[in-house]
Amino acid sequence: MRLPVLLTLQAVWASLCHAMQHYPAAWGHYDVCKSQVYTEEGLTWDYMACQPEAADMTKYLKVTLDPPNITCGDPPETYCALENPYMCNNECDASTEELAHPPELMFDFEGRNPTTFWQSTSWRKYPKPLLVNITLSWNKTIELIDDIVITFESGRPEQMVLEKSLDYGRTWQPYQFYATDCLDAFIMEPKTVNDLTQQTLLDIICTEDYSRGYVWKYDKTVRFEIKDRFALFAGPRLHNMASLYGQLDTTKNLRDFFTITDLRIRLLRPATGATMVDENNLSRYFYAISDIKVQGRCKCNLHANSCVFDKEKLTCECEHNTTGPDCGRCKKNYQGRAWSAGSYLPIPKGTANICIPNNVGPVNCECFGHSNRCSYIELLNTVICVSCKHNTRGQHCQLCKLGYYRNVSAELTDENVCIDCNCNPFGSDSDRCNGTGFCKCKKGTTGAKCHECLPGYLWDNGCKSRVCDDELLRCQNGGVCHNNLRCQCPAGFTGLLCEKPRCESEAGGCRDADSGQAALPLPPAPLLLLPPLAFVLQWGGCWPATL
Ligand SMILES: *[C@@H]1O[C@H](CO)[C@@H](O)[C@H](O)[C@H]1NC(C)=O
Ligand SMILES: *[C@@H]1O[C@H](CO)[C@@H](O)[C@H](O)[C@H]1NC(C)=O
Ligand SMILES: *[C@@H]1O[C@H](CO)[C@@H](O)[C@H](O)[C@H]1NC(C)=O
Ligand SMILES: *[C@@H]1O[C@H](CO)[C@@H](O)[C@H](O)[C@H]1NC(C)=O
Ligand SMILES: *[C@@H]1O[C@H](CO)[C@@H](O)[C@H](O)[C@H]1NC(C)=O
Ligand SMILES: *[C@@H]1O[C@H](CO)[C@@H](O)[C@H](O)[C@H]1NC(C)=O
Ligand SMILES: *[C@@H]1O[C@H](CO)[C@@H](O)[C@H](O)[C@H]1NC(C)=O
Ligand SMILES: [Ca+2]
Repeated sequence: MRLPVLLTLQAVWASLCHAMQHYPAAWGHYDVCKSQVYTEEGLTWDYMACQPEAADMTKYLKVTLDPPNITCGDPPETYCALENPYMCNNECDASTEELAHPPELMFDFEGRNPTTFWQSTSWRKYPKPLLVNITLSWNKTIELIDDIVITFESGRPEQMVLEKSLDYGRTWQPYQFYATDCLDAFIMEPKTVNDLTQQTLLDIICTEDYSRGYVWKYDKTVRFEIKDRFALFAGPRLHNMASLYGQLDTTKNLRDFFTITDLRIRLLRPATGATMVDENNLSRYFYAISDIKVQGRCKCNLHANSCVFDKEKLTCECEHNTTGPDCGRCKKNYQGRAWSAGSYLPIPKGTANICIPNNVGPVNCECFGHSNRCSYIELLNTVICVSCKHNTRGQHCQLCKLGYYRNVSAELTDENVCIDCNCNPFGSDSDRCNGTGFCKCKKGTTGAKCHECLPGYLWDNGCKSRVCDDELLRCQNGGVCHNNLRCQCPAGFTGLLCEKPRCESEAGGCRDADSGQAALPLPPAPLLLLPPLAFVLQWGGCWPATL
């Protein structure tokens, strides 16, 4: 019987948190994604990103080789010694444990002597390429947190591609190309991780750093550099992880870049150590891998702090009333609002985005029947009504929308509890009214809805004071008072009371002005200066005399 392996370890906080900021030494009670700490202010909760501990992910993978029979030893064969390519009496025999090199030996405990390794058949079919795909599958999304390191016991391949999948092996994208000659092998400029910047972090590069030479003992590793990429945001010794986490929270592409469900190592050409392949002794050429390191953690969308391996499967132990292998959904009955991932930055800078109950019908919502949708506001720890109907508003739809007032004799649950203010658009200052439906009137206007005029004012799309009359405000120069609002001026005069002669100086200027032509020497002024001019032209004034 296999016991579930719990990936939660308290010890991790120390190392994890150390990277982010200084924490008090004394630890108190521990809870989900938070722990009680003693500070100067006493006992307080200290929040941390809700994610499982990082672990050696090679313990939880399934390895597949393509072609399936590419492992050496069936039938048994001899190959040249790893240390000395001229000693060709080593044996690979799948049926003898000591002489077998099965794929599992890429993931066993390393550090003993001699090393244990997987080995391919040798390049017997040269010049047909010796192609091998090694696929590592987790059947679970995981987030990488450290370099992928592949240790070759043969020479490092002269050409290989590291690929990744985010959809359980349905589609694949290259992660990095490796070659002794990038241009020749992949038509790519050779680059190194040091050439990358924050802007080009997601670029896929070809590197020659891990392919050069046919060195047996040293430089046996091929890397995919995760930490150097982290450092572009978190600084040289990853001292500013908060900056990286901030980026991860806001940039999906960046998150996805470090997320995988599968990895594939495509071996395209073995080490030859020379430009020429010795066709007479092809048992010198093969692939041998002693170790593959993949450090990461289950991706639980920041909704779990542990991940269990049970029945050959990794599963997040979801909190926050989320569910699914990656905590990617809200639990049934907890869909009060759309699911969303938590944040790498802990509370209070980030937010847990917990799922809230959805049995928040009219009763729980407390919206007086004007809405059956609520939203939980984490920051305020309160539920508010969404989309209040019937012209209501407010946390519980208990207020009237602006432009409406409360019918005090109606129940708060009445559909007609809010009455349109109905303010006259010309007579009132705004469309709002006070609690008894009185609008705020413009000068000269009166009535609850501002639709009537005070004495001395006349209604003309609102109440206008008298402009002219036949007593004190006479129209001049023969003008005729029209409805007390407007003097009808004879040709040649203008102004409110026809007091201004049209065109005191040049009659020609007037004609031009009338025709709307700017025949006058206009200053090359910016457009902003033109409205006064337009005003003058419109009102038949004389440019420039009226200015
Ligand atoms: C692997 O199997 C295929 C077909 O089953 C065969 O053609 C090929 O020769 C085999 N390769 C090795 C190395 O045994
Ligand atoms: C491979 O080279 C070694 C050493 O030079 C030699 O002993 C061996 O016979 C060669 N094998 C073949 C198949 O030519
Ligand atoms: C390896 O994977 C590639 C695609 O990623 C595929 O084209 C190829 O057929 C696979 N098998 C071998 C042996 O290369
Ligand atoms: C992957 O996991 C799912 C459950 O999440 C399971 O149904 C499926 O059989 C698994 N696939 C493999 C290949 O293990
Ligand atoms: C999830 O729902 C249960 C049951 O209502 C509740 O007790 C628990 O506090 C919720 N968890 C969170 C993190 O809100
Ligand atoms: C206010 O509500 C009462 C009771 O529903 C109703 O009789 C009355 O007509 C309403 N008043 C207005 C102005 O709508
Ligand atoms: C609304 O305004 C009217 C007129 O100014 C006033 O008589 C009335 O008392 C006001 N009502 C409220 C609730 O303020
Ligand atoms: Ca090994």
